[in-house]
Amino acid sequence: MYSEAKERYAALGVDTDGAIAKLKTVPVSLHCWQGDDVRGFDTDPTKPLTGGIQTTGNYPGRARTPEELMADIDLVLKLCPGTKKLNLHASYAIFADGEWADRDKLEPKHFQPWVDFCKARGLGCDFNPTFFSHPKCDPLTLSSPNEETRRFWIDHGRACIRISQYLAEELGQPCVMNIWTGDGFKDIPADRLGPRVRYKESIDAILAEPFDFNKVKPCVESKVFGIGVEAYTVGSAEFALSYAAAHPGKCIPLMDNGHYHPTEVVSDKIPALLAFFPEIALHITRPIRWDSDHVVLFDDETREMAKEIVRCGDLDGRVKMALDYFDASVNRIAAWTLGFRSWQKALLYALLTPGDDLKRAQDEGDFTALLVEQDELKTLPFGEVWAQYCRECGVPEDGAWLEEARRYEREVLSRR
Ligand code: RNT
Ligand code: ZN
Repeated sequence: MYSEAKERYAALGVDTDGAIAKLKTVPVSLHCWQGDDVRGFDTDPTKPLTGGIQTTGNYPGRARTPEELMADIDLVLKLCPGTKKLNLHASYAIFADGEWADRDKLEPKHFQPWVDFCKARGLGCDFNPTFFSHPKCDPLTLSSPNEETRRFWIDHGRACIRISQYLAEELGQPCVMNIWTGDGFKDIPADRLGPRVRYKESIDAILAEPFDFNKVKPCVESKVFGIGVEAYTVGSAEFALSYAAAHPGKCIPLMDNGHYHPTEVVSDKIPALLAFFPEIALHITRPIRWDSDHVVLFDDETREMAKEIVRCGDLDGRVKMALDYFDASVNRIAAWTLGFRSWQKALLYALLTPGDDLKRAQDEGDFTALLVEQDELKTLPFGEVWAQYCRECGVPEDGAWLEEARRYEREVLSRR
């Protein structure tokens, strides 16, 4: 079946073996927070998630300890093809018995068990300071008018730079360190500039911590609104993009495709940013009406984002790809796996698009061919190439992995 599919694609000038070989080398960051509904280990797990984000659902089996989370991640890694990085939040610090450190005092040693975990599995690691779900959110963090609050969160950011550099050095791969805060207001503010100026100065103070830009890639992630911060977010799109543009060699922009107005598409924004920034970062999610962080699917916009990255020739590291969704209403391992596999599918699908031919049609003004050919690509035997990719990566094909997730649910998750 694969050789037939290969021939069909070859007739269009597409090399399926080459696409498979390429995809195997492209790192995608797997977020740790799908396993425990973004709770982490450093604060009271009964306290709600704050910062305008929400996990909904109460499916049994949430990971409650580092050991449980690591075991769950291990299964996801086994069920997903491709090169993975791990993506951690600062709130996933692991403390030795009886020890605890607040976020401004976190140290690399609190992430050593994660380094050991990554080393044993050949993974790189990305990192995120955690500016939410903490008593020091007043509720603002880096943009707070309160000097003490701001100091605490700046110190947290600086600690995270040191931890990111440690992760990069230990694992021999750059660490993308993403700054996102839920700072904002529920209702119409009287001062929109003040918080943004304070946010800017706070990020400046964080990035004043020494780091090697070849190892640590700080990003600022924007957002249009969140639950409880409907009227105004400090880190709006213009803010985050301008910050990154004003700090080349220090900061890169990060777009989360759940963070825009519903008719805006990140697929269109990717090439706009690539025209100016040497590197950009993405959070890949699936918004439904709002930033609902639904599990990523192999849907039109997901494919379109992947196509833009591939078309721009930027699978070689210019675009840092990370997943960001959290669904607590279904089996979390299945949610995690489906999302990662969907993004892999989207990338493979994009690699199987005869991009040069289509570009030529566009440049020659043959919009009829462009329209017809782009649509007819959808019925090519993509599934066979995907199955071959899974086989070569030694992971289950579609239809074969859910049972493994269910067995784990019966044997492990249901006993939690
Ligand atoms: C929230 C942002 C942010 C978080 C993670 C947990 O809207 O997308 O990236 O989802 O940091
Ligand atoms: Zn995000």
